[in-house]
Amino acid sequence: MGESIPADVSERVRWLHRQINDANYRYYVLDDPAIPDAEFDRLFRELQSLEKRFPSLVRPDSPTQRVGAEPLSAFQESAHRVPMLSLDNAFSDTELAAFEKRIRDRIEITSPPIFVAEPKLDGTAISLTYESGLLVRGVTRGDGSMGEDITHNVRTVASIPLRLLGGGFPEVLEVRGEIYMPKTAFDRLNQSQDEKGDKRFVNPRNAAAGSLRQLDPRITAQRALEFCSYGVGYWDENSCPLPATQFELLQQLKSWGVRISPELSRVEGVDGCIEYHQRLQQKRPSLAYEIDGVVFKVDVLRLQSQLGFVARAPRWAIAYKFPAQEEVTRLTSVEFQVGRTGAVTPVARLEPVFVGGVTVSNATLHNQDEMRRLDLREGDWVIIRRAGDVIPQVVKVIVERRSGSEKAVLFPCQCPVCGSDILQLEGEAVARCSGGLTCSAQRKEALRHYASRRAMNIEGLGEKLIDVLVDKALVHGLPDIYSLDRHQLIALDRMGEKSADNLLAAIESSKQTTLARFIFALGIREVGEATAGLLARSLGSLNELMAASEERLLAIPDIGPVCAGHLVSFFRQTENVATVHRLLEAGIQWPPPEKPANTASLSGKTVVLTGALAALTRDQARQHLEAMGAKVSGSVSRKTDFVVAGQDAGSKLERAHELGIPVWDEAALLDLIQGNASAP
Ligand code: 9MJ
Repeated sequence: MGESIPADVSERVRWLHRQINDANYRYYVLDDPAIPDAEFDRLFRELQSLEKRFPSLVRPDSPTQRVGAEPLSAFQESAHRVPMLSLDNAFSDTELAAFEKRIRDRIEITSPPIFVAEPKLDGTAISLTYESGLLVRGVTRGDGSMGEDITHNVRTVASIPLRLLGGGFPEVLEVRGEIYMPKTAFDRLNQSQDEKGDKRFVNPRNAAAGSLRQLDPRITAQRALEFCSYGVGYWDENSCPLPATQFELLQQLKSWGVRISPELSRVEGVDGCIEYHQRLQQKRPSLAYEIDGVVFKVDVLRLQSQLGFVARAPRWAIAYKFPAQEEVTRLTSVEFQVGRTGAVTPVARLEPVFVGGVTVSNATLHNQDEMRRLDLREGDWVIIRRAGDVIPQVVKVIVERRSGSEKAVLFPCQCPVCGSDILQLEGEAVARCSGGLTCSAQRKEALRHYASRRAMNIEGLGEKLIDVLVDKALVHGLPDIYSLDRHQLIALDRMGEKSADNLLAAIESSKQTTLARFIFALGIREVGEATAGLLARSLGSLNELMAASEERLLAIPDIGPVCAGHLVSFFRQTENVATVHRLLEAGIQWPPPEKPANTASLSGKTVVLTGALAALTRDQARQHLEAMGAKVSGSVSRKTDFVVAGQDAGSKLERAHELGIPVWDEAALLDLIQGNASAP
């Protein structure tokens, strides 16, 4: 028995539906978000809590009911009222011109036809049936006549309206479009697959299809799929007249809350089509989703009916494809590269092939799991994929093309460079060479990192020169850079006197640096530029850092246990400490103003920041205060010790005055941070 429902609660629930649906419409369809994410979440949670208290108010089209269903045991077949067609392809301007000519001949027009142009999305085609505006079914294309009913999964896609907006729509309407996975969601998914030790998805199309084939909608809901409509199937003309053109039809869908392509355009004749194709090809890398071409459709619906179909494809539409992003080539060998942290990455060496606009002769194989998945042999014919500016990948082996002479590829147990054991820690996808800095590959990478622009910035000490210096045993570890002499350098191939002098001058001037750069340059795992800066500011000196315990490091805001662990273990190794000392002896130094921060000075104090600061961001101020031991709180209460007020401080400042809490200005805070004032 639920509680009886007050009228204002029903009204509030209806209002929340409208607000949430409207926010979704503005976000997905108009690409013009109306409210911040936090506000959306608040509305959503309020609706969830009201529905929990009054379950009879839960409607099937409530925004909370996207992931409602329990997992299915199997998919049901479902028939399309109007068949779902495929598209004919064109691969050149000539083929496109032939398409246009066929149209002109058939409908006997003399002026160039108008086409609707849009990107060809690379996902899964879907038909959504709306009855009286309510989403009742989502079905895959299948064989065009029958598909699989995946309504439970389709409902989880946030850009698909569960109820059409407004009114005046056909009683029964089949909306056709593509469900796809944006590039960032795809990358995130593969990262998470790596972390879990699960198989990577080959491309966003497979990832979208795989996500929709889940029997459990909770999995689909996590996959960040999107939907875009490009047409309709059945449209009940008794209840709503069909518009005259494809363009108007799509605008009509948009007005009902259905997302259509923001790239949609009307173009005239072959010339207009070619121009659009070129424009989209240029835009392709910057789009948030993958496309494999553009689609042109005759705009006037009456002409579409006149033109009809051949086999399964309409005569009034064509997909003009972009050059292939997948190609076939041969694997000549697999090499194993060793990175700075010892990570061993298998790399496929390939017979050069032109794909995705460039010639490719290497592809990453990621890690051992990926090699196992592919089951590669030397000499195999493989499918290579290169999309946009991503690193080329091996999609799969064409097993049918094997002759029997292919050779198995084994992941090595010993480092191919130094012979140390390769170890794989439990739960990690990467295997690492255990040789540390005895491994010349790791040393080379460490030197490259040390000399790089954002670290010690030694101009002229690049990858090739480092290879030569290490291979000729002129440089072993980082400090050896500072013992290089002019004679040794001039004796090297392609090193003139001038370059040698320039390099020596660059090495000399790199000695004047900052503590943050030096910490970053050491190449400690998980210590990037930002972390190095944070450590330098919070600890103030190298000695403090080298002596810091894990607890001490964890007390610094934004330093987590993994990073703290790597830091402590780095400075526990005597050879690393010796390296640091030799570098300092070579004359590396930084200016002293990084005064030791007085971490004890604000310990136990609660501070509130309000208003805009001029010299610091709010985040920097917070980090400084926390590094001094303070707790930074968001609201003023009797427990607050003092408030730091910048420009235009509002209610928090008033509250501090009310409660008689000390208020500081920014200058006072800066004095404290810089050690010019003592803590209160
Ligand atoms: C895609 N995949 O983006 C069609 N498509 O039209 C577009 N597919 C299509 N149109 C009729 N934009 C059959 C398929």
